[in-house]
Amino acid sequence: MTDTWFHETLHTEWQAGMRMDHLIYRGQTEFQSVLIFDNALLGRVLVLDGVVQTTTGDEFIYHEMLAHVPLLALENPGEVLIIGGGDGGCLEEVLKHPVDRVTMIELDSEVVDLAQEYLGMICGQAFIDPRTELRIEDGAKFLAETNRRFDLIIIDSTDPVGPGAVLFSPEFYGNCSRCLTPSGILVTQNGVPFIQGDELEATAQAFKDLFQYPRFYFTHVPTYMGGAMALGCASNRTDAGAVSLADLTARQIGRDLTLQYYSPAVHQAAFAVPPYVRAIIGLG
Ligand code: AG3
Repeated sequence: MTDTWFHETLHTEWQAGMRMDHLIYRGQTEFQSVLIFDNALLGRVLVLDGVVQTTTGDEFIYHEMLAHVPLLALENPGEVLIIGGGDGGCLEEVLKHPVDRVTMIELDSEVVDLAQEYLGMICGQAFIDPRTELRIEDGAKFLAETNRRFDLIIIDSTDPVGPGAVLFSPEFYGNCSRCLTPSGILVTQNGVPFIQGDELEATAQAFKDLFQYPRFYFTHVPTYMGGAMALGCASNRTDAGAVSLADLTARQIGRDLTLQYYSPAVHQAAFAVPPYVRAIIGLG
């Protein structure tokens, strides 16, 4: 019997391969191709347009860091906006906090349907939580037009190729800034800087122009090949990297959060920037 392998096509010089032990779904939506398969080591894998988005094995690392770092940096987050994140993993983490409402704007309804059908171990009951407001539309357009304000905006996007590319433009970040409450935080995923340094550099430039605290933090997601992944964390009043261990710990206990990757110490350490990345970001 010959093994069937999936090869990620994100980078031209270096590819990740995963054995496809069991094909769950393969298809094409209006916006992108979707592949879902099982791998004995990684669990269930979601691939969009040839790029690994999440796996049941390591999704907790990415989704916990995306959600809990900004949420625990805020004293009382009420209104949260997620752009993208159709698999529901980020949504599920956000809903662990006592937030009033989570608005999620996803372009591709089919990804949400497929997540509910095949990725229940990632999204749980998140899509039917009464605090969830799911809207199927273009996130960039929504932010350009809305008058609503959010304590936290999370951009859980694909890489800046294909339908997600607009979610990395300075205009888009400007609209995010406009739609934040005064102490609100914008969180973004900015790729793996060892390979995708240009991406991080462009976002850092936009953040510096728009925000008082243009911060970045880092985490290691095994299936996002190539080293640490950069997450942006921009705000005008909240320096998410400077919240005390005592405050983070008290909030985590107060909100009754038992987590697998996040801890207050991991939170603080995640804001340490290696010099080669500091050079990319261009922050002193
Ligand atoms: N969104 C981020 C995928 C980034 C993959 N990029 C990479 N390997 N450089 C994932 C969506 C999960 N909710």
